[in-house]
Formats: sequence, structure tokens, C-alpha cells
Amino acid sequence: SLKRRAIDRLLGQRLINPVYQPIVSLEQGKVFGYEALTRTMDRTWFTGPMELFLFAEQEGLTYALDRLAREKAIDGCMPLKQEQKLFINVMAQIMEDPGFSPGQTLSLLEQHRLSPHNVVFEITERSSIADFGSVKRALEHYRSQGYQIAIDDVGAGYSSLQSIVELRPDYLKVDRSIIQNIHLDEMKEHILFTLIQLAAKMGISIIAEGIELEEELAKVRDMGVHYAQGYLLGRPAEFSL
Ligand code: G
Ligand code: G
Ligand code: NA
Repeated sequence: SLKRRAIDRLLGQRLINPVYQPIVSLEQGKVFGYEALTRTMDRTWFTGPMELFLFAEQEGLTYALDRLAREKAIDGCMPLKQEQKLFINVMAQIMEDPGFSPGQTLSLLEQHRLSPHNVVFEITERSSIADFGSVKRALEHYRSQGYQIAIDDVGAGYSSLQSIVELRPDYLKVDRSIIQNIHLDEMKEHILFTLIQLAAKMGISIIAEGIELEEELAKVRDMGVHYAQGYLLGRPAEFSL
């Protein structure tokens, strides 16, 4: 089909660009790192990353697209400081694939004078994880090389408490649906409070996503959240030197 040809062209000519959104340390008031978000140059066929990744999955091209997105994310992150982290989205299914190897990632990092210590793999569960054992083994392997792990969209979608328990991530990214208007909603506050307590017991840091209002920022800071991300703190943008 025409759409299939469009994605083949996109992959062949590497027609994606990452943008980067800051993640701020609330304790230090500094940029802790950036999340890389894929943007497509082919806006005719693919309006955004969701549509692109969904179609790639249907066509059996998840692995190829994931690898391209990861390489582009590292290539475009030149001004990252040694102490900052680059958060890269990876779908959980990719981790189950024995072909997924951060080997190419490593040499690309070295070309930019970065190391696995600069990288956090942000795991998104678009569907539930079929085989926790294999994902766990993969993550333990990456972690032994210095990579860190975040679980994305906690409190929404397919994200499960099981993945927190089984995968022992370094960060939980609490979904925007919980953060939005948290200063007005006691139930949301209870949920975040519970996640903060759980995370503290497990040695996990919390990242609050989708902060748009000063009131939301003040609330999560008062509650003891470590890191925050959202339009109030910075929109996704290309790095400019
Ligand atoms: O930036 P935006 O709101 O358009 O992103 C929409 C969704 O696409 C987000 O949930 C984000 O996690 C996902 N996404 C963006 N870039 C990537 C990527 O490089 N890899 C994967 N797997 N998902 C991505
Ligand atoms: O999958 P993940 O939760 O990482 O999704 C990130 C998506 O959320 C990106 O598409 C990004 O553009 C979007 N985003 C980031 N900050 C905000 C925000 O403050 N408000 C809204 N509405 N979207 C945001
Ligand atoms: Na994400």
C-alpha cells in the first residue's frame, strides 16, 4: 500500500527528528535530563509518533523504527551535560525481543562522549507484558552496564503494579491524568501519596508528568516529588546550541 511505501521511505531515508523536553529536579531547580520524543518529517502519512509506532507495529517494523528512533535521539542530543540523563522511550515488547541489544547504542553514545550512565530507558506498556521473565533478564543486563529504567504512564493505560514489583525501575513517571488539577482533587492526591510511599520503600524516584500550572507544581513539590516535566517547565523542542 501507499502507507507501507511511506514508512519504508521514512525508515530508509531516516525521516524522523527527535525533540527534547526537559525534566527538572525539584530539589536542585536544575534540568536533570531530557525526554526524547520522535517527530516525523512525513506529515502526510504520519501526523505523530503514536500513529507511526502503531502502523509500524502492524507492519512488523517495530524493531526497525525503535532502533532508528533511539539512534536519532542520541545523535541529536549533543549539548547534553555529563551529569544529565537522556530519557529514551522503548516499548516493552522490544525488550522481550532477543535481538534488542544496546550494542549499537553504546558505540553511538561513545561518539558523543556519553555513556550508559547518561541513558534512561523509558518503558511504555502499550499492551501488557507477556513474559516478565525475559523483560526482567534484559533489564538486569542493561542495568549492569549502567543504563537506568523508568516506567512510563504510571496510573494510566496498561501500566500495572506488577511491572513496578517485577521490573524494579529507577523512576516512576506518573501520568498526566493523575497530575492534572491535583491541587483540586483529593483522590488524585491520595493516589500520588500512595505512589510516593511505595517508591520511597523501593528506592525509586518519582517524576510527575504533564505539569501545566504553578499550583500543580507547588502541590507535587510539597508532597515530596523528586522530578517534574510539563509545558510549564519546558515544551518539547529541538536542541539549539
Ligand atoms: O510527543 P507526543 O505527545 O506526540 O508523543 C506521543 C506518544 O508517543 C507518547 O506517549 C510517547 O511516549 C510516544 N513516543 C514518542 N516518541 C517515541 C519514541 O521514540 N519511541 C516510542 N516507543 N514512543 C515514542
Ligand atoms: O508517553 P509520555 O507520557 O512520555 O508522553 C509524552 C507526551 O506528553 C508527549 O507527546 C508530550 O508532547 C506530551 N506532553 C508533555 N508535557 C505535557 C504537558 O504539560 N501537557 C500536555 N497536555 N502534554 C504534554
Ligand atoms: Na514517555
